[in-house]
Amino acid sequence: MRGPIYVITDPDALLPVAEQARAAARGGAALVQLRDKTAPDDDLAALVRLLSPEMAALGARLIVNDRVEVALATGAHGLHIGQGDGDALAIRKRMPPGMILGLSIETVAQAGIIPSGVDYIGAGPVRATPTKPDHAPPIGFDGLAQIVAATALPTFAIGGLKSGDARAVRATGAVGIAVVSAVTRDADPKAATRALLAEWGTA
Ligand code: TZP
Ligand code: MG
Repeated sequence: MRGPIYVITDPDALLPVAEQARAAARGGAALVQLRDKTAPDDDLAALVRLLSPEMAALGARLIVNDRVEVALATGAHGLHIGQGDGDALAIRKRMPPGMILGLSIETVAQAGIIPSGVDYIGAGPVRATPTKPDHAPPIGFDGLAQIVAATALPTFAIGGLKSGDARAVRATGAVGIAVVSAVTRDADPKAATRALLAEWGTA
């Protein structure tokens, strides 16, 4: 899985979601996730159809959060699911070859029983974050390192991460860093993405 920067959009942030996605991809994000808990499926599907070719042209992949049917119907580059979003193996069987499947992992125990067919994991939250009010207990960088050690899958760290964290994340063996607010709440999301990428390169 290509890292290191994975940007997740936020419908409540400053710019429209499409602009967040474009800024992230132009700033060098390898993965851009559309995450919207309330948008109707049709609206999300329209956004995926609009953005997928744009993301591909910019060298990024567009991942849909949660909505299995939207991701499958639109031919999105990938789908990201959480622990409560269904049977990963059954979902994988419905996906075309080459489509990316990501899974959220919140504990070391979960890391030990990842279904086959998952391409990468998002591990966290590393820190508590207001972006996901119902998040699991924070795992810290030690917990992140334990999860990385428990799975051979590429691991993106998530949760409360921002500039200044690249070194600590890299030290765990994670392949990258996934952020919402550090990019989408920045006045210049493209520059914020670029800065995270540059920091990773020198960490
Ligand atoms: N999953 C675990 S923490 C989180 C998600 C989607 C939110 C991360 O947001 P932020 O703003 O980067 O802390
Ligand atoms: Mg989910």
